[in-house]
Amino acid sequence: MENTINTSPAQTEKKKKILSCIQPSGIPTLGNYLGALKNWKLLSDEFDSAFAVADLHAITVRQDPQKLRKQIMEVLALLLAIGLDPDKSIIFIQSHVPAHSQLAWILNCYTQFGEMSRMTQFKDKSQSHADNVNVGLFAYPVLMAADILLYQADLVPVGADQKQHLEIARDIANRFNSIYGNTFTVPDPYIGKNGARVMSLQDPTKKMSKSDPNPKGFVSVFDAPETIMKKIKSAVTDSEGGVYYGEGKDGINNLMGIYSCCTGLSMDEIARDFEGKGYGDFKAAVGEAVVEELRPVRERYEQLIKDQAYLKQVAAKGAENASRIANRTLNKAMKKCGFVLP
Ligand code: AQP
Repeated sequence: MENTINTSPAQTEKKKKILSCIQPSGIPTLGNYLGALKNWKLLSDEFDSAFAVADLHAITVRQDPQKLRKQIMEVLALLLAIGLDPDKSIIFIQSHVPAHSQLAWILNCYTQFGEMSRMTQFKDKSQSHADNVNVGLFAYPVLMAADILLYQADLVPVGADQKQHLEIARDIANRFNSIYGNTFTVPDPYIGKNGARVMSLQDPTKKMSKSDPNPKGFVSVFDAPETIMKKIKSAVTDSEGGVYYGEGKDGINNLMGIYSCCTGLSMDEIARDFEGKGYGDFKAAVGEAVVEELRPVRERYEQLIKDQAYLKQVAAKGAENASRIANRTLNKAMKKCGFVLP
């Protein structure tokens, strides 16, 4: 089937607005999928939605330019592969809308050094990238605030790991509004019930991340079924042996969470189904559930990534529609600050 695109604007006026972004900093993981992407498709049916490939965020850690270019298009294709419809949602590449960088600069001047210093992701990333603790890494949440506030988003679907950044976006919006009068919608987080935090398969006390240097720690959404089975089978668990949710069982808790997201079963139902069975049986079931969960996404992705002309068309239409909304908010904020608009 040939990919086609409708060229009329995607948004209607009345529904609540949501915006969410994903960084093209690697191949997205099962964590990104269960914690965020899977919800996005459902939310796009209900809300006026915008989804961005957050390429400006990705350069807060050093990227290989050739790889980054490829990953940006891969993540764009993934957004379509999960079922997002460019005729219904605005799907765009962040750097194609300059208003993001412009508003981020303005918001930097309304954000305190102290509040940014408390961000746990900055603390974590400055440890794991100790040779490149750049100002962009520090100011990342301000750019994220600009992303959200430009679209006057009511809700932001995020994994639990991003909750702190969303709180900063709310604080910045409230601060700006209290100085200049109502300018930005103050956004609420939308955190899905399941899959809010998928942990590394090799260190289940750390979240699963696409930039983890150890590929055994994450399942990528494009991994082949055999690779998925192998990674889940080698997931770190404990020596105790029972499949139930409990303290000190981070590895099993994580696998149960993943299995629950893929099958819809509750923790109690999973524990009952695997009573008397060993971790080997459980891991095989989790692996199969993950393979089936990701299969349609991977198959659709494989078709889409071949159609670069279509992907570019989607990005161009997305940038045009996103810019229209973003520029309106940017101009409003600039006027309030006292800038002379061109
Ligand atoms: N492990 C996770 N569990 C649940 N949700 C997750 N998300 C990320 N990791 C998990 C959610 O995925 C969305 C997109 O994330 P992102 O790519 O914008 O940024 P991130 O949180 O920094 O993701 P990664 O995979 O950890 O990337 P790197 O390794 O580059 O830092 C977000 O909604 C996020 O909450």
